Amino acid sequence: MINDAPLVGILMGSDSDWEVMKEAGKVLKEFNVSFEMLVTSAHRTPERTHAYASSAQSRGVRILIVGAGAAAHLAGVVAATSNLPVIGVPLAATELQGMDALLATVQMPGGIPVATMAIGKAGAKNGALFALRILALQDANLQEKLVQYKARMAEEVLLKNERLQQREI
Ligand code: RP5
Repeated sequence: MINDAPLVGILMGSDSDWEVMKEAGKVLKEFNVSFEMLVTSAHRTPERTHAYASSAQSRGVRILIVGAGAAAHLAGVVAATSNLPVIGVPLAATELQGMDALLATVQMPGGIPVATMAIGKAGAKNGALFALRILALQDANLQEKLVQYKARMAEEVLLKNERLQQREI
């Protein structure tokens, strides 16, 4: 899924990560921000990962959202290769339920930052929203959309509360 001049790159280590990482794509689509999604692995296709990460910025990509499970080195390798901001999403792919990926993604050595989100779908969603907040620093229209997004969330909480009041114990 490669769009023209996408602003955001969403990377994942395997197609088994798609169900979670598509949450990031859904948010970007909702905000009408262009993105591309691809499978590339730090371990299984290191050359492909390097080629993508080293050329993304010159193609116009501004932010990378990178999801991986297990011994999740993808976000770190991409952050080491590219100078773009990298948002890491740890995924639950093993018996350790994502704790392995969380530690591998968040515990970067000083000098190579990866902005690490929560494990799983919430992380993928927040990864996209974090990317939008960065892009919105130079895009007033996007900023306004983010303000409206928050307002809708607040309205939903009030609706949930109203529904809760109707429940019988
Ligand atoms: C990681 O290994 C991927 O990001 C995925 O979460 C995990 C398992 O990959 P598959 O064996 O399903 O391809 O590199």
